[in-house]
Amino acid sequence: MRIDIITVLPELLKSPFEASIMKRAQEKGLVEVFFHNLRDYGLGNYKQVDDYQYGGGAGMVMMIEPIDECISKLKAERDYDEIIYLTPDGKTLNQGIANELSLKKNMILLCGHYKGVDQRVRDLFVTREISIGDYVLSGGELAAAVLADSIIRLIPGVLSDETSALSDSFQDNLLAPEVYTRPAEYKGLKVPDILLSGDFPKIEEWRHQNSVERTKERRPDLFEN
Ligand code: 6GU
Repeated sequence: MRIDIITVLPELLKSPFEASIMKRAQEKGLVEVFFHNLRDYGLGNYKQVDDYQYGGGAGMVMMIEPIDECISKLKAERDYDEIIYLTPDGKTLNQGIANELSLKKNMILLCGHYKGVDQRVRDLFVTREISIGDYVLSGGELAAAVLADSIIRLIPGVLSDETSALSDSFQDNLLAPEVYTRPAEYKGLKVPDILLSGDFPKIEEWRHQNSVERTKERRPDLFEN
């Protein structure tokens, strides 16, 4: 997979990709991530990327020309399966979307700033609009990092234990069960006996039941679909 990220603030975005699982995925050659500073495509001596909005009102809008320049350059080099615009009015990210996107080959992530991008960018180039939740961030960068992480960890071979993504919360619309490690008893608090029993079919059954109970308790909305 190849991910091209277009942003006015690459420095806000780079460090998550230089650590942990996202770093390992790149080292293993399973994903390549490239950052494109939109400022490099800005207009005039000031490298302008945003302007006042037509019709008046507070807040700047990201202009179409620099974005077109950047996207067109990338599209001339390869085909893209998705051009994703990160925006609070997009479709809320969930595990199903992450699963779907983990199967793509090339994608562009476009990070919005200020009041967002000129509508014509969305009409002309964008294949999908994604939000990471019902709250407002200062820009799409952190959302792009969240989206990329959720996708990259699902690419086969990225996680060392191949089954571990399958047992994550949400993978089957259930929250993950409780987990324990040593010691078996800490300050009077015991690990459930069943987990020490070695009876793996029973343990699986207990874990599933625990998932269902936790989901009912914490996220009853997950049962509604
Ligand atoms: Cl994708 N962008 C911004 N600016 N805020 C958000 C978001 C995205 N998702 C949730 N809040």
